[in-house]
Amino acid sequence: MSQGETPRKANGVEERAGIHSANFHFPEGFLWGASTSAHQVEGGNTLNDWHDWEQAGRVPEKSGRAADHWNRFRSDFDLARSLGHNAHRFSLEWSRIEPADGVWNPEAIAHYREVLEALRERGIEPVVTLFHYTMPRWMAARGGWESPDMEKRFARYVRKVVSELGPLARWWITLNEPMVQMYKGWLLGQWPPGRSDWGAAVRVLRHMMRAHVIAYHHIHDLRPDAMVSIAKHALAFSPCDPRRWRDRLSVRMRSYVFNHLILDGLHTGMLHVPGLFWERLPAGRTLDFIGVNYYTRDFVHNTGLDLPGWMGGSCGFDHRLQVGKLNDLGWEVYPEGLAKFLHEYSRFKLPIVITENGVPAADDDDRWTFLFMHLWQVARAIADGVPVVGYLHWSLLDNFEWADGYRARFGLIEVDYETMERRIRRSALKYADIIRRNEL
Ligand code: IFM
Repeated sequence: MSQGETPRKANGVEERAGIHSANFHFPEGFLWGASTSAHQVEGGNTLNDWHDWEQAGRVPEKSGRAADHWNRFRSDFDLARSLGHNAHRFSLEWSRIEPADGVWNPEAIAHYREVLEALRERGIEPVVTLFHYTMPRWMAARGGWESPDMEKRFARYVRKVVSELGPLARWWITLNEPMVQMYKGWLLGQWPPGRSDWGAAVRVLRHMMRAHVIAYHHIHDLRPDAMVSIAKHALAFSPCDPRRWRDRLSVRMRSYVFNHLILDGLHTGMLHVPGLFWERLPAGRTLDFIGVNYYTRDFVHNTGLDLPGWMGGSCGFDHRLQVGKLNDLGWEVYPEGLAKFLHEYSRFKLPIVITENGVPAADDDDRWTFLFMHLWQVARAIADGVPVVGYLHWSLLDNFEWADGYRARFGLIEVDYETMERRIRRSALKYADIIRRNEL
């Protein structure tokens, strides 16, 4: 913190605005930890649509054993604990819990109970994701998110899981990054079900939002003090050519649709896709906190005067305006974007948890720089009064990065995929030091 600044109160903690050096104190009880998802780390997930997609050769690598976390979760949580983590986000694999329509697998439920107990025994607060991209094969065959049945089926699964596991978890994420899933699965066709159909995409989004709302009420019914949200992927946008008004307008439209439409809808109980439709969702406000996944920025240009054209296209990361270094997957490192979203989402007047933020980096120094720069932005936002209550780094372990396979190394902990040995990275130790001091 620089000298001569005036201390002030934010979140009940004395802090200073404009951070320039050390000693920013995070609020007491701040949730510190990391995130994973079932299909990316567990291994042996063979009952979902992603498995089938991999077997059909639609992506270069198969998830296979992943990080074998299904068998090693206890020792992985020991490592997390040794790094000072007091929170951990993971997802339940629906296809293991309900391998066929209406058929429950008690062993899978017992497994996830053990996972939750293992976290609790180590003093780690669980944040449970109910749906992280993967669809049970039987539901995918019925149309998955395109099917009007999906709401009912998802609600039944949620009710079952929360009645079994609810006492062990207070923090729940219904859906991970619905907009990303819709975009990659139903517009770009890069992920299952590999479609490219605007009408279907809009239906999918509608079903996802309705499914969240219904799930929200089931969770609260079974666990009234639950904290429920979605994990919203926030992607910063800038115009390819800032002098071109059409590019600027496309940035505004894309940003509204990608970053705000879902949260606004769930906050107000209204689903509004400008020019397409307007609908009252089943019931009121259904967010108890805002879950934010943040990674990067994209440059956008207008590509036509129809709806897809106004939504714009990406002009890539070689643009002259790009300010940050590119990571191993070619995404720009742009920490300012995180602060921007934290400020924008503070309009909901709800606690904010950063449910993912991380970098694919074979060079661990790049991970540390990324982590520090993003935590700096979090600290600045808190100092400005934004109610951020947690930061969960993506990811605890190296894992299966969907269509990018295993080359993207996101882990605080390195995984040797031959031997399944774990090695704590130096960035994880430095992060542990911040956690221990609760200060930057
Ligand atoms: O690995 C993914 C995760 O499944 C969802 N959020 C983004 C991460 C990095 O791409």
